[in-house]
Amino acid sequence: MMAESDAEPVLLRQHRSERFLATVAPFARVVLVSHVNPDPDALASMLGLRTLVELRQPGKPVILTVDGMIARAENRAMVDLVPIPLVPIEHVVIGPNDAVVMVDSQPGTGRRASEAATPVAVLDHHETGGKLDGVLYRDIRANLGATSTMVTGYLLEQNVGVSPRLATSLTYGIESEVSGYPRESSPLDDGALVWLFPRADKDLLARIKNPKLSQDYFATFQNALANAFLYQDVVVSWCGVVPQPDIIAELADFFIRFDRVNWALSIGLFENLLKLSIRAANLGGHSGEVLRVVVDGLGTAGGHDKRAGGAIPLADTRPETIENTLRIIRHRLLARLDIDEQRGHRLLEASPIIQAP
Ligand SMILES: [Mn+2]
Repeated sequence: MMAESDAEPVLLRQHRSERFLATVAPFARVVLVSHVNPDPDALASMLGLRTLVELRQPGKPVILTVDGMIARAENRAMVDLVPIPLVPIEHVVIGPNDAVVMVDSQPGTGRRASEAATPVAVLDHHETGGKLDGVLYRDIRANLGATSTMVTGYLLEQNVGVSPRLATSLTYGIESEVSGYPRESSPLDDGALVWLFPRADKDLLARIKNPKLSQDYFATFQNALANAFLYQDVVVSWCGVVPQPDIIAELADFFIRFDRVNWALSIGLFENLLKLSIRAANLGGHSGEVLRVVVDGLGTAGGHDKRAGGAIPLADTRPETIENTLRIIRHRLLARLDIDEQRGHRLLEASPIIQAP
């Protein structure tokens, strides 16, 4: 038992989950928000927090919101099959009785369409920080692979049983974040996976991971391969107009596996946004900071050590506007990585149709 004279403040002795619940307790409703085009980690985190609040503060409505779209086929499968009820953020009127809780993102990082309401609580694991003034409860742990790991910890602390569907969501939320090599994860992520996996619906998990893909998915890969340029150990690929914004990240994941590169940058146009995704092959790349330098004054960026994303809003989408912006991006990236821009060449030659023998 702790002595009365113990100098540690009472608040620090409490579980994080207790402080989180105390933060939202005075409010009539909880509105969960995340970054634009939420990923499995964001979706699972919202689902887990809803379960936690519903159990510990019964009768309190909890709304899960979507900013932007559910873009990637795996994410759509997750939302449809779990299922995850989402309300478009623009349909939610946020008032003084609402506790806005932000997961997997931080305020003022340009990762949201609108930031009208300051969240009372923020749970995030991104390396690039945001504006946290006025945020009452902060759980920011950049050493963790996933926000879902934090939420799993809260559920464990509160002794909340998880349904197979919630366990599946949290498993995929963590797995989808820590699947690259070298892994950006911690023992806490692995511990959460060990606890969640026996509780997950493995068939549901397999269905989420293997969705059918539409023709434009393959067409975008063809564009990206045909418009990929190699500058020493950097591959820069221009994907053109993309059917959904998350495919840029998939392409960056694809190109970073090339055995001659240490950096991959993919760029595509979605609506009036140039979307960028960068990958570093090795730890210590500080991708988020590199991409922030690249888009400085043009747009926003942020992320992790090996992976980051960004967006540049364009005034118009005329070819010369796009070409100018691409030139600036390429120039800044190569300057930042100390690479001679003149030494670039096409990754692949144009491929003719191969005649049958
Ligand atoms: Mn995340």
